[in-house]
Amino acid sequence: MAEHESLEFGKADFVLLDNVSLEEFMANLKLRFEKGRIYTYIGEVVVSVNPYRAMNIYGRDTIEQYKGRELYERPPHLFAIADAAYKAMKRRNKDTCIVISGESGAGKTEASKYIMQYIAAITNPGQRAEVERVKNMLLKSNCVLEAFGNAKTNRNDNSSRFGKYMDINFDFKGDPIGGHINNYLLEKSRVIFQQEGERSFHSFYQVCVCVCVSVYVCVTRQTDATISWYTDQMGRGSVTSSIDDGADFKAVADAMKVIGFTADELQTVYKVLATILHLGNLTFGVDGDTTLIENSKVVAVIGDLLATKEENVEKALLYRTVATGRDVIDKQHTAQEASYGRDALAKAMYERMFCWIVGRINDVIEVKNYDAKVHGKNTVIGVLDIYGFEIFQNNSFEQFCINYCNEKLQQLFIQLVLRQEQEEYQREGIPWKHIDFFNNQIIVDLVELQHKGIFSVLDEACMNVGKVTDKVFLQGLNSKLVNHAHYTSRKLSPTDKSLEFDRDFRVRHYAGNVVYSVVGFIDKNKDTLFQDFKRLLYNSSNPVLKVMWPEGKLRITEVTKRPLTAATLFKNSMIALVENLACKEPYYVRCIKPNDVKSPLLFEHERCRHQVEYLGLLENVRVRRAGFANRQEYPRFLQRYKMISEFTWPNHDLPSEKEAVKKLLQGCGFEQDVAYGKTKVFIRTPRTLFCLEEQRTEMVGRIVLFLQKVWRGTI
Ligand code: AOV
Ligand code: MG
Repeated sequence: MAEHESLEFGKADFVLLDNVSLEEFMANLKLRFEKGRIYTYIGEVVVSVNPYRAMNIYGRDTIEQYKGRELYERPPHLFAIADAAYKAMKRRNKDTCIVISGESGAGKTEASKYIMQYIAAITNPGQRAEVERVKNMLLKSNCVLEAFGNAKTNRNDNSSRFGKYMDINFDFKGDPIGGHINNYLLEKSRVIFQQEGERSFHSFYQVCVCVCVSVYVCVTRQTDATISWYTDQMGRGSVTSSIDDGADFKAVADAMKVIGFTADELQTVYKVLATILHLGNLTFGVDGDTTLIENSKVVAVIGDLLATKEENVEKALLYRTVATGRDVIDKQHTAQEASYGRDALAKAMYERMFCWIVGRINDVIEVKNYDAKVHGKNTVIGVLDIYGFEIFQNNSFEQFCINYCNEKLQQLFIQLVLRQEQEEYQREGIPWKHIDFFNNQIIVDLVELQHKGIFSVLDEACMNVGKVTDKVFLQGLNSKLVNHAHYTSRKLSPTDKSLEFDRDFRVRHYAGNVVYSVVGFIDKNKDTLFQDFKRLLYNSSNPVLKVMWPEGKLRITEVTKRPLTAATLFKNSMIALVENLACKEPYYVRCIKPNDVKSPLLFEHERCRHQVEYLGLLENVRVRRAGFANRQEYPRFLQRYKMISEFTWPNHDLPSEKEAVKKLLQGCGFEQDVAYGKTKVFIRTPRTLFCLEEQRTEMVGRIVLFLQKVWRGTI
């Protein structure tokens, strides 16, 4: 008996549980975790529990065991799902995607990397140089993006602070020929502020420890930004043993070189990081009516790093050019405005550089010289790895966006796995007992609905001219959402002491209650960066830096349009993402975090139960169990399997294709395992499909042999 069929390790597929109850589900999950079996299926969905220890299950030998196999032939594994997505794409010429979800620290990013490694390992048997190059770039890009887009949080030492969706393009042979990365809203506020125990992005610490570039950071003793307010406000005590910044620096630099970043580009990246660290040490004071910079030596260093004049930097920090009618005047900032501008500059420079890095990687990996007319359609597998649902001590605009993103993905899962499945049975007239589940659309609407949603209220507040405060925004929410079951605030629940008056609101998310503080929502949503900074950077004599800031070309009188708010941009990008995923054949990995202390031994029952519930896994099992693993339209099914039955090969004389399929399946003895819908045949267990495939392969072999004999004239 194969290992995954042995009961010692529990049931390899939750569908096989004797009773579908929460208790049995949890018992099986726990048993498997304790036996080191971190993956379990629900049909084609992989449930994964973070092992928090190195597992010896990702090597070359394991890859070989999964290559080309059917899902249920081997123990559950990410590789099997990657192979299934790959096979589906290749066999049916269909775009597929792998959606990895779960809360922060549950193992999404690690899973996405193993999936990519697997796909890289099983493709290009012919060792074509161009394909090898593309594969290498795709793999190397991970390490670069993690350095700039990940950071230590209180939930995860290597937490993704941006959302990532990567398309891998394949040619007609099934080999990778390119790819494209979409990145979603980077949590740039981390550049200037981190909560206690957290760090800024890894890249900052990497440049500080590496001697060869730390000269940019520490120019003289008076301008030493290895100790920068931006990265040290909470002390570096937060560095953990799991991170080696020195080694990572080297790995990232090597990866960037391989990808094709030039020496100038790399130096510019280091200079931008150093500039930001120096900005963190700039302070402003006042002398009478004049705002001034207290440590002007730092300005000189920044001027140097940005390849621009010191006085230009100073002017951009202290003044703002405004157009009044036909006149253009310089208006001096107050010290407070200047500090705001400095922080906005630091955040914007980082975000811009991050997007530029993604863009440069895309330049290198994009599909080139592929003519679909000659080679056939190029198909894709998309891999989605986003920031997971998170609750911190203090939750702000960023957490709100991140948690909304997770709501959207949960909604997609519901649509594709729970709802559409059931609707299809009804449509096809297959007897079906409806299975209930919590539909989180109500929370998605709470956030994104036009006029009534939280984003709309926020945008409206930001549109108001004059001094709009976060408090006014909260009042707007309270009046619009007074009766909403998933929203509350102190004003609406006066006895609830966990909410602060005029500051907090609470959303009942699908994955738990989160209290958000409105402080900073307006600023973060407006996301203003004074034009003067854009011009400053565009006018740098460093061409790499200039490229990052094309809009600095505009003169002050030419800038008229109000830019879209951060919330609107994010909402639009999420809607586009979901549309893109929905038109592909989806495969799911649902990650579970077993405990909050990163322990490989601890299976915290309550924590896990909560995740199983909100992820809707039990409902998933129920739908799956009552349902059918596979369905195909009659003509398509017949086309593929007609050679295995004398009634259908080479042609049938039955009144309809449906009748022909019936006859074929009766003949094979699969009658018990199938149901006939209006347009499709439904097959309950994958094993039946597997048997059909086997018989087909055998028959095709025989037919080919027969034809060869005919051609050779031996028959
Ligand atoms: P996440 O992507 O889901 O969180 P990660 O994939 O970064 O979580 O995993 C967090 C940590 O758990 C990793 O750094 C590893 O130490 C450990 N881990 C996860 N999966 C495995 C595995 N398969 N084998 C061994 N260790 C693992 V976030 O990005 O914070 O939402 O935003
Ligand atoms: Mg991650």
